[in-house]
Amino acid sequence: MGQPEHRGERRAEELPPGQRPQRGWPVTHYGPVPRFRAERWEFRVFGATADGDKHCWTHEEFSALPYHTVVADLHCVTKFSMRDVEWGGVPAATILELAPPAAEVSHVMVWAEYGYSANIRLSDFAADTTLFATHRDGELLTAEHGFPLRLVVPQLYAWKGPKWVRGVEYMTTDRRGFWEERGYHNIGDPWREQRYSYQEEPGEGPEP
Ligand SMILES: Nc1nc2c(c(=O)[nH]1)N[C@H]1C(S)=C(S)[C@@H](COP(=O)(O)O)O[C@H]1N2
Ligand SMILES: [Mo]
Repeated sequence: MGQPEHRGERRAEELPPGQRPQRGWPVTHYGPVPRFRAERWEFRVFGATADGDKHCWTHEEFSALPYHTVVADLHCVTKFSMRDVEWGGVPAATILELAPPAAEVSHVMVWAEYGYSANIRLSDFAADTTLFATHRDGELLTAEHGFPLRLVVPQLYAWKGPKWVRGVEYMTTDRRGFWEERGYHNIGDPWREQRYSYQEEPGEGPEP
């Protein structure tokens, strides 16, 4: 562990269907960039935890968690992909160990500043390439790219990775997040080109 390595759904030099490579690092998000104040920041895990309690980390505590790197491609649903991005931070698996979910948890809602949210299946959240990133290429994230913390889920479209993330809600039933309520696919697998909610097959979305 700790070594950069290529993992996840990489298929040689291929990109997912409909994606084209992007140079540089554009900034893509809805709404303003939040200002970070360390003394007001905390990372919260809540909802259906195994012990029924809420788990909170201050910025200092979160920064002391074990640091790992993941090299992965980022796929924006607007059809650009960035290849071989090196992210550094805390694996989602570490959070699942430190704040275990109840046995019935099937999905998580990842919450960010200003109420942005993304729902993710527990299996995607628990994948060993899912990372709460603090760094890119060994440098702290900049404000517009999500400082102090963003989620990276390489096997899903990038809207499933909130920038400025503040917490995780463990859920025993599925519920749509911010973009999923606005016409984007509930699961968002780029290899299956799951872009829009009208493409959802029975069972891929929450019960109505
Ligand atoms: N909080 C928040 N996170 C977000 C978004 C957003 O609108 N708000 N947009 C997502 C989308 S659609 C993409 S493509 C990536 C872009 O990350 P970047 O600006 O660092 O390239 O952030 C994701 N995370
Ligand atoms: Mo995106």
